[in-house]
Amino acid sequence: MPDPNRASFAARVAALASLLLGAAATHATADPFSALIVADVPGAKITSAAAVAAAGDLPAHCRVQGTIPQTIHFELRLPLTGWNGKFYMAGCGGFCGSLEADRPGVVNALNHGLRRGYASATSDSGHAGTSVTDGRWALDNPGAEADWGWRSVTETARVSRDLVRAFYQRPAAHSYFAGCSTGGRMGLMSAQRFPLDFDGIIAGAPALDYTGLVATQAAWYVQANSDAAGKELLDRAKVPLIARSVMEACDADDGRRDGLIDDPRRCDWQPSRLRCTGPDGPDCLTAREIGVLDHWYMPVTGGDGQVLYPGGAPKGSEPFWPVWLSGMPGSKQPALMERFASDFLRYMAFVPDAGEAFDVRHYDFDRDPARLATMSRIYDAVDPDLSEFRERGGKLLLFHGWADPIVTPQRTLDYYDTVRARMGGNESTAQFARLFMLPGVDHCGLQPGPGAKSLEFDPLPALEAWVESNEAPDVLQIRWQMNDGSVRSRDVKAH
Ligand SMILES: [Ca+2]
Ligand SMILES: [Ca+2]
Repeated sequence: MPDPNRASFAARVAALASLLLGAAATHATADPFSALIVADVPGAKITSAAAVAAAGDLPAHCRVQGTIPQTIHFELRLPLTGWNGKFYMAGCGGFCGSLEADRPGVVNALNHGLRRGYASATSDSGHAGTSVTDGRWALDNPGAEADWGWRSVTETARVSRDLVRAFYQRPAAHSYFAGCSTGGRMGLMSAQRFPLDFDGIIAGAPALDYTGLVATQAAWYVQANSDAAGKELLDRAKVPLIARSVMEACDADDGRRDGLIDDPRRCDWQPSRLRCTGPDGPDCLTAREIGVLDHWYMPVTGGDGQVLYPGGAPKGSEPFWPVWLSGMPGSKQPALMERFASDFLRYMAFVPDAGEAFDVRHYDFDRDPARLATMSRIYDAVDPDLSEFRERGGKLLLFHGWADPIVTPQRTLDYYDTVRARMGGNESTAQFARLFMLPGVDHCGLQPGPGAKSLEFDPLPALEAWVESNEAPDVLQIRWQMNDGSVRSRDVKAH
């Protein structure tokens, strides 16, 4: 039996679409959209719909906003001209918490799809926060934690696809998801648990082992840099000195002295090289500062020597530390790493919640990792079994910056190894899932790096060719616009 609600929803949206698509989009009035506002999308409520005129490189589109129970706010933009017949969904970063539909650039950006003619959606992941490091929403709120952890992407995709089908009178020919950081984790969650949702997934710098990263590694970073009174040990102003020393020592390891370290695991620079021979000064490191760096560059280990989180900060990531890891010189604000860890440990990591009295400096590496098990099942996208995603013809494009100091890259390499082992070996895995390790690239490429004013990296065209023409990507290009007007580029082969 056809669902009468669905039929009437589809009929109303279709009537609206014919009005809109038949008329000049820029002349559409608000009235036709009221049909969409009252339409009952199964399992969602449309709260607004409006025509938006073409502007810049964005086509005229119908902007639909709605909510999915309990409080997932989503936005879907339906091109009124030049729809490419496909659907695109963008992820979000950190703890998300706002509907960032006009985010610029290509990272977690809805308009990156719209610009290419996609019907494009994103969501706030199910809660409102004052910033991407605000975790207070998660206090005693397991429903919102499930939405952020795994539910918001599949629900937003489902509702969006219903709207797309009704609006254009045909389903999207292909569906894509693209996200970085938490958005990368969302992409892997989709491939692992909801493998039918997307034909192609971009998972950048995926925070896939979220509990290991934001509880255990982050607490390790913070505690290594704190004295008994909680005061920072590393002089923030010395980070550029460390960055220069590492680059001088290891830049040429890959055969090119170009400011990029191709594989930081081969860099043997040790913090003790900068040890002060006399009193402390701006050009050397004290014994305590060397101790901080020794901990930051190593894997997190428990009292029995067991590795609790792999990798550590990659050599070459130092230019990006002030924002993420060490804090900005001259500021008393903690770095983002500590702000993420504080709210995660207070409101998101444990059942029951630890609450606001919990200090990241009290995280116990022997006892607390085991207490993450419950929320690990909600947040962590670590399952290497991608059989269903492969069988439905899905393609997964992973990338990670080799100079990412916050979502450190080793965990992604380890995950990809487990996928290769589970999915029949390297060659078999490369048929549907490829990883690109990007030299010199910060977390999601958000900071372009020393001497550069911008960085361009867009794997979407390569993923489209893979999904739609079965042309697997062997090489992806990164381009930097340098401050001196020159262009630096790197072709990166699949790992
Ligand atoms: Ca909670
Ligand atoms: Ca180099």
